[in-house]
Amino acid sequence: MLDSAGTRRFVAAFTLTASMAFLASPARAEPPRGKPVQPEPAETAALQALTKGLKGKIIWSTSRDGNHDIYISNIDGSDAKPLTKGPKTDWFSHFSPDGKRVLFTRSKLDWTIETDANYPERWDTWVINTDGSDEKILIPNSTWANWTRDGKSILYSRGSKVFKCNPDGSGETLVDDADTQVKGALAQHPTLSDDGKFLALTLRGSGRETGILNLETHKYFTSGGGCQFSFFPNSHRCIRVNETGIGGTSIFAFDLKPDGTHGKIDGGEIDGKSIVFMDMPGRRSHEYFPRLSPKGDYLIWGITQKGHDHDIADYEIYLWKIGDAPEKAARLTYHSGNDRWPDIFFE
Ligand SMILES: [Ca+2]
Ligand SMILES: [Ca+2]
Repeated sequence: MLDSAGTRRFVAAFTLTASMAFLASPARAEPPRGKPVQPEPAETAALQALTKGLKGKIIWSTSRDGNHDIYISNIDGSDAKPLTKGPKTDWFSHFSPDGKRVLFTRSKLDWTIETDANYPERWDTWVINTDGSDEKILIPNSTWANWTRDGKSILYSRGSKVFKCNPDGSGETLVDDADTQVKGALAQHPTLSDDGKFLALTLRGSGRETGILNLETHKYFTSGGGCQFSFFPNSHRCIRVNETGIGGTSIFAFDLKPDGTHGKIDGGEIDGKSIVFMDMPGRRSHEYFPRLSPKGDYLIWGITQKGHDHDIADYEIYLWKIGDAPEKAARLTYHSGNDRWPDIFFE
């Protein structure tokens, strides 16, 4: 039993701890450190078959050092090491088109959950060279930042608004306010097509849907549910996650009409033709974080066997040569910590 002074100390300590915990994380467990796991022989064979001769790097966000840092490795997952370090939450990393720099999102406080991406004041966009040098803040109070494919601009969100700026952070201009499309909506994961005509959006807040804004006509076309909407290099084909399929999710791919709209999606089909692009057979099939390679010939993404939380569940990173049988996709990470939001660069 505590005496009254002890009780006061306990209450004071508890109150301080609780208030710090509230600041750092609204009632969520911290991400798991996890531990390395051994590949199955079949996984090693698939990995070697797929990645033999491929030269380049992958990056992703992992919790394996007790917090989320950006890791970099060879394409086959070898020589994995931290590119960023520290107590903040680093995630959503992307290579510049020349492969020399990495853009990423960093929390202002320590461990911060991914759903807090709806609060831009809790994050900044940073940049670092792939050799680990010259790490610096680039865009304060921003989330979901990524390069446009030509590397001449960076696209990012602040709540409902989508902005564009120069690669050095200067010249900020408003691209869209998602509140115009759906009142009270927040703009997540904005992506610009290579021709600059279409903006793909995942809406959250009061709107929970994906859609494409035609920036020439200013017409908005909803694509239904799902999330993480982006384009193939040709601007007229896109992918997004859908909340259907084995393990509760799959990745759709479908063509766009010249005005940025598409046919009606009906049970994983458009006009009777399947648009299911990736839905891994077997127990590990909860797909998220799809990212196309710069030429649109490979898909890199994350999958869990169980669990959904983007920043806690045991996602592993996979790579697939588009057009191969899904079974030929290879697992690149072997670690029970959280591994999310990968990107790939080919030399
Ligand atoms: Ca699936
Ligand atoms: Ca993992």
